[in-house]
Amino acid sequence: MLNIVIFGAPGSGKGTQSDKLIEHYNLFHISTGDVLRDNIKRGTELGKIAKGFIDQGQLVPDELIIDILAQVLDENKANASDGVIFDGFPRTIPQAEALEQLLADRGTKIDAVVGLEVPEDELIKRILLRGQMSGRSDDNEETARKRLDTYHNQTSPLKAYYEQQGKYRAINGLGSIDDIFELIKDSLDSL
Ligand code: B4P
Repeated sequence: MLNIVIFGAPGSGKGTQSDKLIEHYNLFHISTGDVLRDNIKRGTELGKIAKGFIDQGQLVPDELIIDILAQVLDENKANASDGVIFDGFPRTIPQAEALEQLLADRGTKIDAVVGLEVPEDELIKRILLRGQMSGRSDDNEETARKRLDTYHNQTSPLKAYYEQQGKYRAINGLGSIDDIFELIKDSLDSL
């Protein structure tokens, strides 16, 4: 089993590198951002609540997102894989604590946290570039800057949290997608 958290600011390449990691290590992908966007698209009650937060560049409340994660884990789709990649979760210390408990209840744990480190001007550039094509309501400059503030205030403390556990692996997220993937693989293969 290989359970990985892919961690980083908005636009750091979490989704992009997750796609490659899933294939290479036969992992089951859980992206809380994708789950929320799917709910928004389908007009569910959860989607209606989530949209208000996402459009403001804020995080969806912990209780909601932890429930969603528990549901996705219990759908058992992960059973056919060799582990799970958590993309965009956890984003707060309470989410990290809940994840630890959820995994412990299932007899497993997080093995490594891959932290994609990218300078802020590059993050904004990537988000705006994607916004030209994605139609994502949060890929505009005003919301992107709010998302970065939210990241600094609520999510970045997780780096120290996982460093203390000896699980954090810093990866330079600037460069070509393939070169970054090689760095991640080198780091995980030494596990
Ligand atoms: P997410 O979908 O997780 O969005 P994100 O953090 O902004 O990451 P994103 O997917 O945009 O970035 P990536 O790094 O892949 O969350 C959206 C919202 O949902 C959040 O703001 C929040 O409101 C809510 N939410 C989600 N999870 C939550 C949780 N756990 N708790 C509470 N709320 C939650 O972007 C990469 C971009 O850069 C792509 O366009 C890609 O093409 C490009 N790129 C990638 N690698 C590159 C490279 N090496 N060079 C150049 N460009 C590159």
